[in-house]
Amino acid sequence: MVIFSGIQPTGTKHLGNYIGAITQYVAAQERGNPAIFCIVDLHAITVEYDPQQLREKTYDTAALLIAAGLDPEGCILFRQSDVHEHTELCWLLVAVTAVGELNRMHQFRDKSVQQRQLVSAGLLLYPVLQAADVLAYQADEVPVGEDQREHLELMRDIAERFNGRFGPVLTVPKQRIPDVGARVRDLQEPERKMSTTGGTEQGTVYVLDEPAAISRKFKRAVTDSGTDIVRRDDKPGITNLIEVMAVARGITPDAVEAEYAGGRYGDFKKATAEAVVDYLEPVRERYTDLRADESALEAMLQAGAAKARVIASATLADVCDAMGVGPRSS
Ligand code: AQP
Repeated sequence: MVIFSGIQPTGTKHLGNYIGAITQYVAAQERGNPAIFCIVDLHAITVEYDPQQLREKTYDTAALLIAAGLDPEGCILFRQSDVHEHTELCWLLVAVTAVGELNRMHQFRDKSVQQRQLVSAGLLLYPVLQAADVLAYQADEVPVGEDQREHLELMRDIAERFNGRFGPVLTVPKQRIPDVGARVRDLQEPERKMSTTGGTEQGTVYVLDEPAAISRKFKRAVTDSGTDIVRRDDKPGITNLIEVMAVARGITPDAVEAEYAGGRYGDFKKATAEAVVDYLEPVRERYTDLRADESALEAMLQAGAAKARVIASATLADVCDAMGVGPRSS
């Protein structure tokens, strides 16, 4: 099974990215043949960003992924802009994408109102580039968090529409969304997801936060009225903490509820903080060493791109052939 996922080099990755996506990537290495992970720097330029920092953040993200457990020998890890086939395929897929669909995407609607200077066409086309990222590798499965469900459905529609019009060229991928931790919530505003651009600073736990900062953020986490430590729709704050603790300790949310039945919110928040500190500490330690060697990271990304290009160029050739673009292949 081919597994593919992409992650943006935007800011420091938070606990939502880690639980919803990165831990899935690490697990996917066993099942993927190949497992392919892409740091999507071209997606990051669709909103306001600092060009001085984009490369740095790409190295930050590469080091973090390896620190979390990705093995560059056991998977294909590369930078999106190194494989030009992604942007070329994006343009070809635009031919089978409806503007109305792009306009309706929640992420486009949410992010376009956040832009102060310019709502770029890139922001609108973001899901088509995302479709190209995945379809270029004929991926069967895409591990993502809950927030990407809509984009994945659009991607499937694009692939099906392409195949219907030009012939069966593209694999229609399935999303893989974790049962627990698919939508880690902001600790201060638990009705919203933890987010790089839309969250609160105190409600966002970064993977590289110092233990003291993690403890402080959990201590101040907004909880709900009542005293029960149970998952319920009207208790988004406590439900979030239960799920986070379950993932951090590798147990089920039911087991967390049983353990803390009759307990107090304050003690539970403290225990959740301790579980998260233990969970992230080894990643932070490995990260520091890996991030120090930028040339090793660059060499690793280049080696990954060379492997990725072989697969993506074959798909692009098939797509061009089916669409009648360029010379005949044979
Ligand atoms: N809160 C979350 N819970 C679970 N999974 C999440 N993901 C994002 N937020 C949560 C998943 O993380 C992966 C990478 O997302 P990205 O490439 O979009 O990275 P980002 O821009 O740093 O992530 P954010 O926080 O989602 O940024 P905003 O909110 O600014 O767009 C994806 O698989 C995603 O599902």
